[in-house]
Amino acid sequence: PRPLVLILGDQLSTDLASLGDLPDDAVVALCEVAGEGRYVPHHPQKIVLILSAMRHFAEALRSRGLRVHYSALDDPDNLQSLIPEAERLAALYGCDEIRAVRPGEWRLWQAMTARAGAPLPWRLIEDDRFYTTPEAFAAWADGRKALRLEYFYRELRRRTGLLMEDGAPAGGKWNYDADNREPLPDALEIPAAPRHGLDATTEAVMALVEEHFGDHFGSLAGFHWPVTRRQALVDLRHFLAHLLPDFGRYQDAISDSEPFLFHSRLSAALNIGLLSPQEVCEAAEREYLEGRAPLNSVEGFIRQILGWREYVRSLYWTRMPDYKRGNALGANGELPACYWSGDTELRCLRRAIEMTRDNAYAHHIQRLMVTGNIALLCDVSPEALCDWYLAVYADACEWVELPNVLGMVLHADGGLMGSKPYCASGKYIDRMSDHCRHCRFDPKKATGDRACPLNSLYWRFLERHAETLSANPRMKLIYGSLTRMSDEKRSAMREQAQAFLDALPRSSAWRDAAHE
Ligand code: FAD
Ligand code: DLZ
Repeated sequence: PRPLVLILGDQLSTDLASLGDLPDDAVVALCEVAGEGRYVPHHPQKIVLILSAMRHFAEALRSRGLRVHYSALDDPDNLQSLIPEAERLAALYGCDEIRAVRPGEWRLWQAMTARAGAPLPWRLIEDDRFYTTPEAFAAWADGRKALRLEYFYRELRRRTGLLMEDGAPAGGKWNYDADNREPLPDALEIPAAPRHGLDATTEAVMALVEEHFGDHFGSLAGFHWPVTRRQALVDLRHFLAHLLPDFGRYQDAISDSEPFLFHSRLSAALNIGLLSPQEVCEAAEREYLEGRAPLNSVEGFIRQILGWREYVRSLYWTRMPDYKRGNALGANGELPACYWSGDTELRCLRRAIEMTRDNAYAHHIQRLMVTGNIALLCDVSPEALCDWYLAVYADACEWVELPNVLGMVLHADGGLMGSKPYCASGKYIDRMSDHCRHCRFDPKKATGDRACPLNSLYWRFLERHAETLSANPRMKLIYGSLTRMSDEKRSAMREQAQAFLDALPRSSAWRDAAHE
């Protein structure tokens, strides 16, 4: 057969399964389509990253001698939607089947499988760029009561041998999280991130994105993403040499001024295929083995990739499509409008949104404990919040975004992913960040004009979900405090929270919020 091999914007790896064993007359297709840029209003930096990386990747494939068709966004014949465009190209080149590696979203997987044999067969191939497959995870999960990350991660450590010494975990413990919770000291130099020069390809894509998607949330000015494998390797080396040693201790810290801290910024390159998780984990392990980085940092980092990244992907593929309908806490609120505008007096939230707007990036704790926690406390619906996260981060693909937002942040999967919601009051933000000293609200106050709204919202949340959450052993302590609180204090708190929620402008649509 003469195949058309469709490569999606997040499949830019030369060892992709569909690129092996190709007949000489195979046609490889990459398609820029407006449909993928708009199904949520992606951040312009994310679109530039993907389109520029696609263009560079097409060139890399051509230089390997492959026959490549590249549909550019402005091509007059472009059907602007992936499946029709691939079928058009297959007809154009006289291909008799379309091959594609499992896409990163259920939406496309379903659309591809629904094509069956009409007008020609679609052959879907498993994505082998991960440590595990959905099938292997399903076998591991079979018969288990709880699917906790920790046991899955240990299994993968044993299987890969990463940070294992004679069959036991390096250093004698599986997990060094207890060492990884330091707030930032007052004066700390953060090594500056490498800046990649913008070549003519990226500049052309920036102009195109400005023209077609310039009305989306997010600024393009600070574009800093790697668009080639070579640039991604520069970022990896920078991380290993300058950031990994301190990654662990400051993993949970938040800064009012520094968006990246000691995080790797490698998620986008990993997710679009410029780096493989194996090479990244092995490189990090080498830093430990050769004495350049401490175990708490290296284990913490490897756990994120070998553990969390594989775990959320496996949950996604084994639980969809039902997973996306989960709303265990019955949250039905719209998104606060400030998630688009940044217009809020809550300093932590304002800075997280501004950093997101400027960089298409926020680190894990900002996503979980600031934008995530506040949405949880404000009853934002899973649908509204998931659409926002999918749009605004350069690394957002539904397989990783959905479990993190719906499961980890909103507890909307009923506790499948996390044993308790990550709800937190202003006290937590004050402990882990320097935001509060720049904020008009006081994290030590729960009622009154200067009280941090997160405090009353936190108690309101606990009260509201007592039936579902109070029996949870990990929440016993906090429900004990709630029970001991006087009726008067509880009712003052409830009123304070309700007043905040009543005055909170909401808008799930970016344009409405921006033009308020
Ligand atoms: P680092 O802190 O340097 O971590 C190293 C790597 O570990 C990351 O590059 C990433 O590949 C992986 N990783 C870390 N945490 C997770 C996690 N919870 N799940 C899966 N992989 C993880 N990550 C995405 O790649 N895409 C998303 O759309 C996404 N959405 C998220 C939404 C929410 C609400 C939360 C709480 C987390 C989300 N994450 C997502 C996970 C994590 O926040 C990002 O991977 C991380 O912030 C990316 O920055 P980094 O590369 O500097 O990460
Ligand atoms: C995110 C994105 C964007 C903005 N544009 C394209 C595109 O034009 N062509 C393409 O093949 N992929 C694009 N992508 C990435 C896809 O949305 C992604 O492959 C699917 O969502 C599956 O993860």
